[in-house]
Amino acid sequence: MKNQEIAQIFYEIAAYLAMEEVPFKPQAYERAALSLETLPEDVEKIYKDGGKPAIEKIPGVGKSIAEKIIEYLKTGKIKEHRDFKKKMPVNVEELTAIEGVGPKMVRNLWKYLKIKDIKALEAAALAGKIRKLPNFREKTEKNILQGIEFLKRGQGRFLLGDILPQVREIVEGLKTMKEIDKISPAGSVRRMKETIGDIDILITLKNKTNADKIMNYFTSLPGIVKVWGKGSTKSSIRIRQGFDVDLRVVPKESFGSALQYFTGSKEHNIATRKIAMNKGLKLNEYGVFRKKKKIFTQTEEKVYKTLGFEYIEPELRENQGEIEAAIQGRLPKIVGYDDIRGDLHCHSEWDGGENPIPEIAKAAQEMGYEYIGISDHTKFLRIEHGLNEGQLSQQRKEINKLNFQFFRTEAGSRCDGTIFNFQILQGCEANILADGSIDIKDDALAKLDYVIAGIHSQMKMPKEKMTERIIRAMKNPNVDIIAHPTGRILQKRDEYQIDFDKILKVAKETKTILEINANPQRLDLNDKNIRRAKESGVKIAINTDAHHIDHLRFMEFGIAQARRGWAEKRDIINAQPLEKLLKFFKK
Ligand code: DGT
Ligand code: CA
Ligand code: CA
Repeated sequence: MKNQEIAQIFYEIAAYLAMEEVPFKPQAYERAALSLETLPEDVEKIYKDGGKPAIEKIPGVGKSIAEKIIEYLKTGKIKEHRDFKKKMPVNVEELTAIEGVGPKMVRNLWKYLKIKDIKALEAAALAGKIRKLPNFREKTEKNILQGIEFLKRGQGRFLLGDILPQVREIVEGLKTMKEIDKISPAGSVRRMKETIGDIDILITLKNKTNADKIMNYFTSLPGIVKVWGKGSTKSSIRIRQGFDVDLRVVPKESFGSALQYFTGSKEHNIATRKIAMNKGLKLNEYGVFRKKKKIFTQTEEKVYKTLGFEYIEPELRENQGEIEAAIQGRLPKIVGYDDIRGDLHCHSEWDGGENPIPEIAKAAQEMGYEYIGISDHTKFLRIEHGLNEGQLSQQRKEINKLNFQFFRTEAGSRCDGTIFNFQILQGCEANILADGSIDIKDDALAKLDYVIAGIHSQMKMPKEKMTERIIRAMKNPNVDIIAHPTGRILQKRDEYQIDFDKILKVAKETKTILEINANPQRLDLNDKNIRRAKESGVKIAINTDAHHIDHLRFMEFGIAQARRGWAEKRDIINAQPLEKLLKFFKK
């Protein structure tokens, strides 16, 4: 599929256009890129089947962008992009990956210092050259160095959100091969860890077949830049985006043991093996052995059973007490991927999100949800078109109208005598200002179904002040949920300095819910904090923070994180039916 390649180029064109301060066009290219990225069908196939008109029907793709897509499909390049690159041969993607570095800064860095990439930028910053540029300050220079340091720490690892769709594509491709009997991803991908080092896939073969055809296919997948090795039991490749995939063929009778071994984590394996040894058993990727005798382990369930404990879900396998819990039969019944009944953090067209409310409601219904919460930004965030009190009350009218028009049912009754088969809720994502106050008046907040509050400014406060700031927000009786409570952006920005124990204590007292922001760049709360919240009796909401209906699918990543944090259905408020949810908001 060329979808990702074209999306990547469009992002770059958008950045170049932004550098030249061309209005509107950058956003148009970004929209098209986003749409291509999440498009399930292959653009090349769309073009083959339907020509230019079909390309123009892709959401976010207009006439001129369609021409660019076709140009790429036909020639393998886009001239506009090439021209930009010639004029300013900078690695935009690399540079803008640094927190705080945007297209305009990239242009100035090139203009004054001919900086092309991170290496040159780091050298210039270390030499104190950045602070001397017009409109740059010493602080900018310091932030740039911090940002680079952060990127380096995350290097060689990839976001699960970028990896998982690719793993699924590779697995689906392999599944079409008739020689394959069983197939499963293993490693950190199967444990749904938020960042991934490399991808591990296991297969078994049907009787009387060998792996030749499969390995030929695997080592010639589109987008491969390197074949590290090709053999009859293992092959390794590198995909263009820079990550490696290992494919292993394992014997049928030890599929369970192999899957258990290669799923890891390594720490979980080591601890498991110790327990096996204490029982006089030997455990490795080929099976479980008593003396020299092999016990057949076609499934993982059998492996764990042979060791004498309950099956442990992959997301729990980090040697964080799950083995002890399994032995004692007190593993949590972690929330399931189908348990979520609605998403409470979605941005609509009202604050510059992509979709009008009816489209969001329709998409949510198609996902099988019972409710959807619209929570647009509020007025302090001007760049996000934040809503003021008056606009919130206008929006309420639209939502009420939609609910009564489309979702009212005749049967039964609830409080005011109406019941809905689906309901749109009105929330907002208000801003916690520097002093902990909220940027919307209390009487306007009180009219909403619920209020999410989050920090979107001044993130580098000292620990005590930041903790007090969030606590004051939680003590506002109108605030129900704290959005992305620690503020981290994976591989870009650290958590803010906060005393999380204090926050948990006040959250419990004030019945404030903490969010797991399911956006794969955030996953905030992280697994460890989720577990602490659960153990403190603090409720959790899993929200996607969608700015486009395609983002609603991020829910899966939030659920995975909840599972890794041992959260159960009862800990998650949006795994509850609407009545219970509304009652919780009233408290
Ligand atoms: P990653 O790729 O860094 O995100 O993390 P994993 O967990 O996928 O690690 P990887 O790809 O190095 O290895 C896959 C699994 O194989 C790992 O989760 C557990 C198992 N494994 C690898 N090396 C060892 C080892 O030295 N000892 C044990 N017991 N297991 C290992
Ligand atoms: Ca791996
Ligand atoms: Ca590996």
